[in-house]
Amino acid sequence: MRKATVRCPALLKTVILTSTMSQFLLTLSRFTAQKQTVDHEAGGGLARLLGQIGLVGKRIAQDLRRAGLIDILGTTGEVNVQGETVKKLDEIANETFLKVFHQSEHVCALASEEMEKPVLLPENWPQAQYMLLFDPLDGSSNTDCNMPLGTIFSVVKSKHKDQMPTMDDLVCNGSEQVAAGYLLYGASTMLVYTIGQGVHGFTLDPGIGEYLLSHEQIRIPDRGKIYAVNEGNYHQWPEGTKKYFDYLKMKDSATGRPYRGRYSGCLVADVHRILIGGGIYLYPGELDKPEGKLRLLYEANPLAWIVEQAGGKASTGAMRILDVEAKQLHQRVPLIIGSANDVRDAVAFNQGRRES
Ligand code: AFP
Repeated sequence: MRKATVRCPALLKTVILTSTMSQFLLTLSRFTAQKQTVDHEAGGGLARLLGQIGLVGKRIAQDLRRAGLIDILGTTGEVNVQGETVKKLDEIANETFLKVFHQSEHVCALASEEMEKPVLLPENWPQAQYMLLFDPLDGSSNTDCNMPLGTIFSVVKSKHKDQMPTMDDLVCNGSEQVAAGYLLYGASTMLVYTIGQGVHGFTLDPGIGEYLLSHEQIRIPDRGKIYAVNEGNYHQWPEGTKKYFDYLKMKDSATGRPYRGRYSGCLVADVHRILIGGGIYLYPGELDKPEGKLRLLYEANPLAWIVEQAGGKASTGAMRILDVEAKQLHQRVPLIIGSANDVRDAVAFNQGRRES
């Protein structure tokens, strides 16, 4: 930032403050429009699609803020395709996506954790050339206790310009994403995204209803001091994962151990903490569930791209997440994600190349 040369210290201070403050009034729409080079052929459709995701986030944040006050807590009594009890807020968050994107001129197909099959939107085609996959409300077990929650999204381009996509077309590899990100509903609401040009974070100013740039070009530290994992599953883990955990908890000041445990029950919140301060999140495969719990297409892939774009790594323990071949819409995958050196260590233990 160039500082104007002025003789009057008070004026200099004002000039610096004004120019510094101006960067924080950069809205999501202005920033994405400036940064759009990836979808030049779609005339900025990706920028407007991200703005529509921001609208979904505002609506969900509003519902969560009032969750304790109106009767939308508890469950609907139904069970979703994952075999998990559907919370009312899961359903409401999913419906918010459907309402916003039914009229979108950018999206021709939707796939959600909460819907067994994708929804095709022929009325938006052929102008709409993007397909949107999402977990509308991540961390649902946190809804009734006012803990952080998130939304995760992944955007891929329709494979054929001259025909509507089929449901199978949504089953894409992580390397095919053209945009990915998440919304974090915490003390503030944040939208964090990448289109392959770095990772940028925006904080919602509820007073003006705008997402303002607050974290430009996020870079994850090469190593952290935090692990996020459900240690209750320790005895279900593969031996290599157990050894890695025993290593992390051993005292060794030279390598900053023991690490501190921080686990919120919301993947988005834990990964966001790690993206900003470094560390590692794991949801490993287990003896009776080697594929783990998390879903590839709308949880692991988008977060893996975000973390890699910020300088980190994301692995199944055997291979890079973004190289995993997508075979089914709700396919699960083990996830080890975070600082590059921490993930590298975890994978080495996982593959038996390290014992301590
Ligand atoms: P829910 O949305 O069912 O609460 O699952 C949240 C989640 O997918 C992810 O956000 C958490 O990190 C992880 O599962 C928590 O799973 P455990 O409760 O098995 O630790």
